[in-house]
Amino acid sequence: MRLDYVSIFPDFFSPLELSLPGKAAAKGLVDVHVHDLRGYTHDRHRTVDDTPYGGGAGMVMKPEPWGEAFDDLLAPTTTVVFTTPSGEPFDQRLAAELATREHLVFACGRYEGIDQRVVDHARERAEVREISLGDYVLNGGEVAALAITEAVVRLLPGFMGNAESLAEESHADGGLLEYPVYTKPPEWRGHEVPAVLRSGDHARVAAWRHEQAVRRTAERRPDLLTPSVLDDGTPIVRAT
Ligand code: 6GU
Repeated sequence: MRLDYVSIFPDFFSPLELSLPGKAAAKGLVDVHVHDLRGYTHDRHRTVDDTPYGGGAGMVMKPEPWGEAFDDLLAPTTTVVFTTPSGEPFDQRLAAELATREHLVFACGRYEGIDQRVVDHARERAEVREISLGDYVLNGGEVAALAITEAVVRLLPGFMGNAESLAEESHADGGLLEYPVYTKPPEWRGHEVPAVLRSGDHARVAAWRHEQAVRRTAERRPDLLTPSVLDDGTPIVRAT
């Protein structure tokens, strides 16, 4: 998989170039390239933003530098990821979908956003996904692009040694959070490992873990336990 990042803060991504989520680059699973958006400007001040049409606070990223970056980077087999708080929510299903792509270009916006025509233009030349990490606002999309990268790259065939830990972890399937885990010593600072885990009874261990996963999910993420569609397929829309 080839990964390109376009940002006015390319230094955010230098750890990736050195050692992508540890080992993927070393294994040759990914090929990482970072691009400074200002490298696609031509004025003395390397301007990437301007005031918004229609007025309002803040600045908007100009289309021209993005267009030149896309001229260099986009092919019909590319998926462009715009990181934005107004995008579709990122989750494990979307990570798995992106893991099937051969080329991801992360377009990281700053300020109040990117001129909408940049997104519309990219859609004419490649697949485009506008993605949000969740319902909170980051100053820019760089950290979001790193988080998405880490979630995607660890799903690439050959990245993980142990396929079981992929299947068992939170959100992977069944939609339950992961059960609590323990290792040695059996007693530590007055806290004991639950006896069932040391019983050697695999059926009891499995039952205990499932019950813990359900309890945790009910406490922390009741939304994951509630059906989100009616039996006839009608979406349940909750007021917030
Ligand atoms: Cl992807 N970008 C920004 N700027 N803020 C966010 C986000 C993305 N996801 C959540 N908040």
